Amino acid sequence: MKARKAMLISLAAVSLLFVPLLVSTSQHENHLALAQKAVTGENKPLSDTSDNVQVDFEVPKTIYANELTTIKMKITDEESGAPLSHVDWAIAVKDPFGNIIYKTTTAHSHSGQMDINVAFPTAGENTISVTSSSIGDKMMGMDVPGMAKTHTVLSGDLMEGWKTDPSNDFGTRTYEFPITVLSEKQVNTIKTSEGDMLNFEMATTSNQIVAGQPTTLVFTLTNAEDGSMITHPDMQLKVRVGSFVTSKSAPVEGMMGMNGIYHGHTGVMTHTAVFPRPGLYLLNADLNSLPVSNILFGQASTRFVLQVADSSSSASVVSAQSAPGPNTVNIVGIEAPFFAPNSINVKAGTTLTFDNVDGNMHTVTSVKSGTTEPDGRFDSGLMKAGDTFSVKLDKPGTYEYFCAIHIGMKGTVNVS
Ligand SMILES: [Cu+2]
Repeated sequence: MKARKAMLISLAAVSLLFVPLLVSTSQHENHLALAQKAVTGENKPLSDTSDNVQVDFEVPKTIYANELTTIKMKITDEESGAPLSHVDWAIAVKDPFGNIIYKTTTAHSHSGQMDINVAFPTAGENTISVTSSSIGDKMMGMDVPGMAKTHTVLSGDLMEGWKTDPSNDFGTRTYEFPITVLSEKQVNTIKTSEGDMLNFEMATTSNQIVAGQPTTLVFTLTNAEDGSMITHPDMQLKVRVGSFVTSKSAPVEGMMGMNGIYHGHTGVMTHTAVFPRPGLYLLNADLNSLPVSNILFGQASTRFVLQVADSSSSASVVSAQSAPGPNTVNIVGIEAPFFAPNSINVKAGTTLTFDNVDGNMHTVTSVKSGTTEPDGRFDSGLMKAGDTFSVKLDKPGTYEYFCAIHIGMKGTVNVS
């Protein structure tokens, strides 16, 4: 982010830079084509269902990069709408380049509801992958008490419901949800002709504006005093570099006579354009209020500088995931790969350590090949977050193991 900020040169310096450009030829007007599909950059509630298990996902409409964002999740029985009790969750967030930029340790919800707070570093389409896992009849070969199992809480009573509600051992499901993240916003505080103070915010739907690729600019006009939206503002927008000018052909929406060419009923206005070549663009916005606006602010003008990158220099974020030490297997949770590395080769006589780097309890229990039946060769017992378990493996062979709580978590040790 540092590099990007550094490129947003102060307005004064850029004004100087633009003078020679603006007086050059004017024969290439309107080279910024309007993209066919307008992108609003807004998120809607999402849900996904498999075999009657439903995960609902509630995200803020507008998410800006590097701002702490609360995401609410709910897991219910689709048919009845009843919440599911005692569900384990793991959450991984991938940036637009597919790098994992955030990963929760496994968490546990008692009432089928989870909140996470995450700051997305990169604008664009991020993906949140949610893995949920039920607690069934058996844990570590022992019967799970009724109140600790996953139930469909039809009774509406979490504490007493387990006696009457059906248990719901749905196994493990993974759901993927796309999340649109806008770039970090730039804010200009402007004084209007009526003396009102407004905040004019600009963000883009991708991490950076790339030449030749459609980009949506999202503008939000708010009252600087209390942050509330200015309704029904009009905007005349000009984006230009040298003689290239956009916005002349933007469509006029609705029937109402307008001062500008962009109209925001709620204070949000978008403009999708393809920037033809890399460089600095100057964005000039002339704002007007209408008689129906909640604040009759008169007129105001403001400018932003846009940095458009070359298509060949798109940056990508490299994820930093800690690698386990030698002869160590990290227990990473209910989402594949459950153990890292999931398959490990060691020499006979090696002491292998399992490190529970997850936030939930797990076990490392050896099983008969291809089954979930413990064979007694090793068993860690219950491992809390941060616990380690070591085992010396003298005999060559293949050792399969699983987690006796989350029976889908399987790994292999090859001893040679
Ligand atoms: Cu486990």
